[in-house]
Amino acid sequence: KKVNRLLVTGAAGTIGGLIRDGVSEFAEILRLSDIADLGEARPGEEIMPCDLTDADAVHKLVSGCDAILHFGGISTENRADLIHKVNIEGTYSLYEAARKEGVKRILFASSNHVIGFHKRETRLTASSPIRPDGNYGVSKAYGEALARLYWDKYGIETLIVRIGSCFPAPKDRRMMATWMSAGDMVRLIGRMIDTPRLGCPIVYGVSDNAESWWDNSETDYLGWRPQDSSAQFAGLFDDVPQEDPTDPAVIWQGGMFAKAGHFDD
Ligand code: NAI
Ligand code: 15L
Repeated sequence: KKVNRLLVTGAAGTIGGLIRDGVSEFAEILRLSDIADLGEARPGEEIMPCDLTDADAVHKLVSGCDAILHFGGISTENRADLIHKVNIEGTYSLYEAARKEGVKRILFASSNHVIGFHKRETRLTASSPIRPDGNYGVSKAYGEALARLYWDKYGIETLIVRIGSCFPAPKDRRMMATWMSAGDMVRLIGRMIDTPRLGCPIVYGVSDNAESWWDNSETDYLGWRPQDSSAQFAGLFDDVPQEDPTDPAVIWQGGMFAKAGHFDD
């Protein structure tokens, strides 16, 4: 199935770059947006720079779109004031624009840092309590709550994806458990576009890795089954010292995000 115009925010970022080709098959026109350079528009693309902190610009950006993949924002821990402006106010502007313009389906790029203060031996589901591990995780919890409000009150459906680590390859031992391939992300977006009834599910964005802390059985109805696995990177960290089990970055699912002190000091 194809939508007419699909908006991708944060399109110049890591995930934006990884999915740019793959998601083009889901839309007649891909509207790519970022504050960073996106290069030349390829066939079927339109480039529309926009700062998410500018509510009027966000409204214009959303106008004329049929669905949105919201990847834009600050993607790691940072000062609370910056995170609030971009991730909280920016996401609010986007949902308000969607409500006013009648956009009915959104992907919200949430993060495992919403639940980063659970221990690794705890298996989480979509119903597990949130335990954000910093300013960044709190901003993603806000986005999840906002998505839920706009579903319950306005019937706007959101696929909430608590992304693990979506990169070309895992960068450390922890990411052997949290890694998500670009292909699995594109296939998940395909299910978001195709499924007749989406609702507002929370899905852990993770490939079929041998070690895993997250259980997506509550959202089986989406029909998304990850096909890749970090097993293809077996041995990648053999030269790196074993993890210290008493290290907070090893105890908590959020890793270094949970271990780090208060960012604003
Ligand atoms: P990234 O940092 O590479 O990309 C984010 C993009 O948002 C950047 O291109 C940046 O220029 C843009 N952006 C930042 N501030 C902006 C503003 N004021 N206005 C407009 N655009 C702005 O991050 P990445 O890795 O591609 O992640 C994409 C999304 O997925 C983010 O929301 C991130 O929080 C989330 N996520 C990513 C994970 C990963 O493993 N890559 C894991 C969990 C969540
Ligand atoms: C995230 O939320 C970040 O956006 C990404 O840069 C990674 O650090 C990822 O989580 C992770 O937990 O590995």
